[in-house]
Amino acid sequence: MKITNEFRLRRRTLLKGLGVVGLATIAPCSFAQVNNNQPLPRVRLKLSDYKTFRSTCAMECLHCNLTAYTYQGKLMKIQATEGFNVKCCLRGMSRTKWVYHDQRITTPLLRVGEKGDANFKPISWDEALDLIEQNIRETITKYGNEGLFISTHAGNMDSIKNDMGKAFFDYLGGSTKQAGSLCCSAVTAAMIPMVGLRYADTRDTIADSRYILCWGNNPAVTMQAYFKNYNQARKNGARLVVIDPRFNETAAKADEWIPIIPGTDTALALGMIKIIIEENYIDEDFLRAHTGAVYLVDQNQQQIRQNEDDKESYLVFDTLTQKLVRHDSTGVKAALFQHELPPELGYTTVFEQIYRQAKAWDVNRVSQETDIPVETIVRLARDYASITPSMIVQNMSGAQRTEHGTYVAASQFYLALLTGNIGKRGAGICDAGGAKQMAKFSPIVPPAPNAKNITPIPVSKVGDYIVNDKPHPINFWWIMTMGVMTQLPNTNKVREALKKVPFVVVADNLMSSTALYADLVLPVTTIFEDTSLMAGVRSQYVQLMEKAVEPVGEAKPDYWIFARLAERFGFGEVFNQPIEHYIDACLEGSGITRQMLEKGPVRPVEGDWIPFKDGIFRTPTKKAHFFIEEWQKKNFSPVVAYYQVTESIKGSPELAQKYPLMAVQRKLARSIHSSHGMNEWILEVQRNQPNVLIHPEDAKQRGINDGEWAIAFNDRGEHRAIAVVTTHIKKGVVSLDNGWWEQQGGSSSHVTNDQVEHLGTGHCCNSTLVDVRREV
Ligand SMILES: Nc1nc2c(c(=O)[nH]1)N[C@H]1C(S)=C(S)[C@@H](COP(=O)(O)OP(=O)(O)OC[C@H]3O[C@@H](n4cnc5c(=O)[nH]c(N)nc54)[C@H](O)[C@@H]3O)O[C@H]1N2
Ligand SMILES: Nc1nc2c(c(=O)[nH]1)N[C@H]1C(S)=C(S)[C@@H](COP(=O)(O)OP(=O)(O)OC[C@H]3O[C@@H](n4cnc5c(=O)[nH]c(N)nc54)[C@H](O)[C@@H]3O)O[C@H]1N2
Ligand SMILES: [Mo]
Repeated sequence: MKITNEFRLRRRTLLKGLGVVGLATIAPCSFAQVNNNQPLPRVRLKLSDYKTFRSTCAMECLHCNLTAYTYQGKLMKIQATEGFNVKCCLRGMSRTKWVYHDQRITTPLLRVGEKGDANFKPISWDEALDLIEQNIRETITKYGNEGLFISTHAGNMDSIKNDMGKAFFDYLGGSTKQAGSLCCSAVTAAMIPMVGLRYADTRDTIADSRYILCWGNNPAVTMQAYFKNYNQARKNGARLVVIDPRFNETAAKADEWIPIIPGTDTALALGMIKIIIEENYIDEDFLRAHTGAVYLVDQNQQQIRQNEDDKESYLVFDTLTQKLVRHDSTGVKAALFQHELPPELGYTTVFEQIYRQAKAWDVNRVSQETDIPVETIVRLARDYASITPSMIVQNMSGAQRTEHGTYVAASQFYLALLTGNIGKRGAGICDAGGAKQMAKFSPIVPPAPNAKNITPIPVSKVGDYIVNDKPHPINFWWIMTMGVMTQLPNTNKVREALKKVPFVVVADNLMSSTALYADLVLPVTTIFEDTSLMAGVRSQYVQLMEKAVEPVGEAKPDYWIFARLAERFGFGEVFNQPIEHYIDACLEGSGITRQMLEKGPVRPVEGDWIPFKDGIFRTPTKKAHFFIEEWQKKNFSPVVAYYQVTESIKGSPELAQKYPLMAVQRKLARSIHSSHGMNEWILEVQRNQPNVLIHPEDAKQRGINDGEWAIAFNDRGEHRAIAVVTTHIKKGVVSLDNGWWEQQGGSSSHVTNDQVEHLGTGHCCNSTLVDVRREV
């Protein structure tokens, strides 16, 4: 059998260039080079010569199970695990190159030059830990715990590392944290109050759907491992429709592409709701029995309770007895429509509130706002409501990384609930989800007894807040599992913040764009170099991550670092137990044991996963809610309403004169955000340069030709990319690539909007205005 991919995927000299040359110029060997100059043994091996271990791709992807093949203590190749429900992709199989990357950090590194110059000197772990301890103590003395800031994100979503980091800072007495997420806070802010839980993934019954609406997302690339379910649905006769300003890879496999102006999705949803209500496609029985559409609202826009002390005692009007009763009374038929209510009550229903918002969205107005033809909107509404079971794919979409993203996500739930398209095979709203919803897991360490409640920083505003000492000065910044220089919006502000904070620690495996700006870089292990557990929300399986090889150089797992630090701060025993202790702690209550996982991944439940199939939602009332008081408290509409995005052509006409193109982001098959972005196998067979997709008319106006370098720019910064002149992007919109490293020319975040998404404290990277010029 052939040994490794090395033999098949030889580097082509042509492609050798960009990544490696770029790095060499920015980082002139000032950090330790990995010992992988020694080639892997090139002998013909039999399968039985290898040892095998199992792990999982732990960054924010689908956590495919991987089998690692080792020989003489070296990782030789990675393959999709036989019998696992999904197959890993090129990224998973290329992880060998991540472990033995020439930009692998092998020792702690202390900055000696200017920040960003990548001039570091190797130091020992003891020296590194001394420095960290000293800086933490100084910060607490001078600035209080507020001066400590920890950033974590999605670089490793195992059940241990991020939780351990946050807990460590809590045990110190607390620290400033990030509020919201760059990813999908808007979905969370819609789902928690509406249906009582986040993550309600419908992937198991996609193939049973008859009508699938991929709304602002691109599962052919971003949920690649189970895109087979969509293909199966189409084979079974389903219609697949994609709503996206870009003709994305899913659109290429779909029956219909509906281009839309970014940020206008809620107007479209409201227009569809109007048609669905007026043409009587609603599922009245479902609404009366399972939702808060029947709750009463008074003239002051307040929901009515039977008892003000009991927040869950909503009042409804029973049409059978003509009496006001509690929402949970049995044997009633709650009024849904205004005409079912006696006028003298002076109340209306939540359903009527929804209709009032929708009524304003006459199809012609929707068409003007979204630039979707009238006939398409009408057909879309009728098809979604009548070709059932129908499913909306939400999947932490690009459409919700917009200024009013919570309403985008919520409007999709409105459509499903109004038509009763939820809780059934082939229906629902496809969100991320997985094992964590299927069983109960426990915290890995007890909650800190003394953590101070400290005002957090909205994640999109990290750069701006730190630069302006908001809400308080930050003196010490710990960054792990996060690429702040590529993934946070407004990169130039983030760079300024990194330069301003006196002591920045970056724990990473590779000399990432962020690590370049650290004062202290800590080498951490990759997934094959330590033991861990994945009980997460991207795969339905709980998976043991086995240590397959010794760490490269002096790399350590993040939790090892926190254990050593905890010992210095007097709470060592909480953090310095063997890793098995924390794995067992997490599994407690799940019914799954480490011994079971040693035999292979375990799915906590049997059969297809169908969220809300019992008709019971996870809100305190067990009903799905449409009227959300949390939104009202923030001075936004309590029922879904359409708000114009501020950074848009209509929202900021003056700015739009200067920057007349709307920029949207796209995720690429070549990487998960910045992770894998420098993997040479992937650079070779996928893409090695960023693209900007631009419509032929927009390109012509600017003298931009296909294949030439162009620059997308606005007041925040510039992003350089090769122009792809194509009708696969809506006129007036450009699409930028997510995840390119500084060393590769820089991320599209240089131009993205750092506005905070209003209701979920989310990320508005897709509400961005730019112009594009030809590079001269
Ligand atoms: N290969 C790969 N897979 C990934 C990731 C990755 O980086 N690479 N990341 C993972 C993560 S963390 C996430 S959150 C998911 C995200 O998964 P997706 O949401 O599918 O990914 P995106 O590429 O961000 O956005 C999808 C589409 O949204 C469109 N879009 C942007 N703005 C709007 C808008 O206002 N309205 C509409 N209708 N469409 C809009 C974009 O044109 C784009 O085609 O993918 C996950 N899977
Ligand atoms: N411009 C733009 N920005 C975006 C998006 C976009 O589409 N466009 N998408 C947004 C979305 S949806 C998301 S989810 C975020 C993702 O943003 P991030 O979570 O920041 O994603 P990555 O770029 O993958 O960065 C993860 C880092 O963690 C490191 N890492 C991996 N394993 C470990 C480990 O075990 N320990 C430590 N300490 N580090 C580790 C990786 O090497 C990498 O440097 O980006 C958001 N930002
Ligand atoms: Mo994400």
